[in-house]
Amino acid sequence: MKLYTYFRSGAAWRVRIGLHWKGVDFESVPIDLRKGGQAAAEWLARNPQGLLPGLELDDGTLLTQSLAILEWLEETRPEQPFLPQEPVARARVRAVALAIGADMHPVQNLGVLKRVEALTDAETARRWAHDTVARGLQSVEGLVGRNPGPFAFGAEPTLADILIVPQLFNARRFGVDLKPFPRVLEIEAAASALPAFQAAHPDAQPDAD
Ligand SMILES: N[C@@H](CCC(=O)N[C@@H](CS)C(=O)NCC(=O)O)C(=O)O
Repeated sequence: MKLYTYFRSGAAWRVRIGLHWKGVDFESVPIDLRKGGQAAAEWLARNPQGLLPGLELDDGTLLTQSLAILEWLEETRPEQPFLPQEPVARARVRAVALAIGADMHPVQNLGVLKRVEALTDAETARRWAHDTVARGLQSVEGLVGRNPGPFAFGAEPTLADILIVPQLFNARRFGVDLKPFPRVLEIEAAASALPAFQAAHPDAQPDAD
């Protein structure tokens, strides 16, 4: 299996955590977002969305969209689950994952920030990213706040934690104060002790600076 990835891509980071969590062997194929590799004709021919990540299966099939890839992983490798069995519990975990993956991250990704900057200026783009992430984390803190820790839904990590950890990296890049989000910070501390999360961290990637 090959993962088309970039070390600082939050969406690729989610998939790296999932692959390591499930113990799947994969080769990392870096695409440099800073050099516009996502918009190169060769990559667009594979993924017309021009986004990372992409997971190429051994038969050449390319899967895209991090949440679709993670759901595929869960369906094909049910051992070490990252979704609970009970339907309401599954829906609640997915709600946190979507609060980040559908509502927060898409409006602060590289392409959107470049567009905001082109229409306004760099400082407005920075404030847009900062405010979007700060507001989004406030709601995530509320969604997981009453659950037992140390992870978002108790003693074991779930899909929710897989999305929360990379989003915090972006939050720090945008200068968001994380002190108001103690549950989210507790989750990050617990996750960073796990080998799967350590192996997926940007600093551990072959294309890291
Ligand atoms: N919803 C997509 C988001 C993918 C995405 O935004 N990827 C970013 C990197 S984290 C990207 O490729 N950005 C390039 C760009 O915006 O031009 C997913 O979850 O896979």
